[in-house]
Amino acid sequence: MRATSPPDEEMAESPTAKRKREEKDGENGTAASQGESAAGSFPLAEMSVRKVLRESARDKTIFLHGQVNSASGDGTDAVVILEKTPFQEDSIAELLKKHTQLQLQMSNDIYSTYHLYLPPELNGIKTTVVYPATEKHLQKYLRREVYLIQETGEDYKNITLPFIQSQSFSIQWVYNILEKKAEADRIVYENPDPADGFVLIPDLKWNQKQLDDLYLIAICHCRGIKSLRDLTAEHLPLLRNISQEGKEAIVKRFGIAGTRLRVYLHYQPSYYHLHVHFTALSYDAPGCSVERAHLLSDVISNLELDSWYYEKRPLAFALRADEPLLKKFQEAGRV
Ligand code: DD3
Repeated sequence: MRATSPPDEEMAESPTAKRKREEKDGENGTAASQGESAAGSFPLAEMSVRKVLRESARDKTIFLHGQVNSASGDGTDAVVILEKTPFQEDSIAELLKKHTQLQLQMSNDIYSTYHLYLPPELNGIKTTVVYPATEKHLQKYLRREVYLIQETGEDYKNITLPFIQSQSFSIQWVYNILEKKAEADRIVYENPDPADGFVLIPDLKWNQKQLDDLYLIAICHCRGIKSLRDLTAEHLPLLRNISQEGKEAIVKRFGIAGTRLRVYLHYQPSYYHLHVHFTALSYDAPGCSVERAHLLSDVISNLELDSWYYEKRPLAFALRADEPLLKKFQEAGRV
């Protein structure tokens, strides 16, 4: 019995069953899940690597700045993220049976190491493409020193809010999800209420092939709630819906109980449309550190105690050395 088995096989489809079904169904990725962009046909072979933005031996990831030469000759920037994926417990038997070669590297007493070669279908690499990428995307993935900021309520009004408003962050992809123009076939759950409803969908960081790194996001239907700072007691029904219905939907689809989930908001978020992260508690998800993650249950409790809690409270967060917001805090003499 797999530890990750859903409690009710009739209601829940395991990631393996899903993968097998998708293999049978043929191409994964319908027009709906690709939206209107041409990302489905990214010319990886024609891309030249300009720079390695970041890499991690521990995470088995590499972030590349690439350039694709257009017909006119000027290169278009791309960010390509390559990541070796976690093992799928239930494909291990297949992996052992179907390996093409077991090449001995060293042997000593009862100890030996090998390089195991696998057929392509068992050897995939998760690939995330941002194309065309802007300078902001390139900067986002460059490894830089980070600094902790203590943002008071006043700082938010005087520094952070004007900065957010001056930026033209495109969140078209968020609206595409809410309007079913992209990823519609990936929606796990929806509460369609315009004020208190949301869409629950696997985050792009999760390939859904194993539950170990489960990662979903709840995106609220209501537009204009930028972040934690905007939340008041008025939003409690929305937040309670996200907490309760989100957990229910995840146990139903993936068999992971609410007590095995970390449900939280980011401050600062990477996009200013309210969303909540659902990650497996056993997974050390990127962005779940104390200087960024605020548990949804704490957020709800704090708003129950004081409707203006997040307007007033100093909030700490880290900023990369190159981020324009850090410069704004420096100019204001706040760091
Ligand atoms: C993003 C934060 C944003 C680069 C990258 C990711 N989940 C998304 C588009 C579609 C998505 C997400 C921005 C962008 Cl790699 C720049 O994330 C997304 N779809 N987090 C889902 N399901």
